[in-house]
Amino acid sequence: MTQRTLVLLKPDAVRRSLVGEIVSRIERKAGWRITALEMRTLDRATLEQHYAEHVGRPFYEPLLEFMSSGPVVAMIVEGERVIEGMRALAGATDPIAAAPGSIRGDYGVIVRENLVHASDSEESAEREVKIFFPGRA
Ligand code: RTP
Ligand code: MG
Repeated sequence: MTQRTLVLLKPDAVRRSLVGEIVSRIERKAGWRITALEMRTLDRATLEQHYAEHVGRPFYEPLLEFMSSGPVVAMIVEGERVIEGMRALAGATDPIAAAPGSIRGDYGVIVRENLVHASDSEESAEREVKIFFPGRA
């Protein structure tokens, strides 16, 4: 089943010079392709749209603050079961719980600064691709 997903390399990944490492892990996966890639600093309106499901949670404001603290790398990744696969490659939200070998398991330190975002379902992927790459909707 060919799918597409929206991946963000968060500001901590850019600050820590882990972009190449993470991009290469994605490219190493046979059958997946990066079909869009852009570095940009996110404004509040974009983040409010992206994280709408988390409004009101205690971590919401610190999350938006962190996500706008520096540039991110936004990507569309396409390929076989890439939604489930990218979530597995990212690892659990909490880096301490994330499996060794996953991006968060290997490089993550705290739950908020967990390096990478990947869409969690086909519906989320389509919604998020529209936010970050409206031309690709
Ligand atoms: P993401 O959306 O970034 O791919 O991560 P996720 O699905 O694994 O986690 P989610 O529950 O959607 O949370 C979104 C992001 O919010 C930050 N967070 N902080 N307790 C906390 O301080 C907390 N919980 C979540 C993380 O950056 C998480 O990735
Ligand atoms: Mg999420």
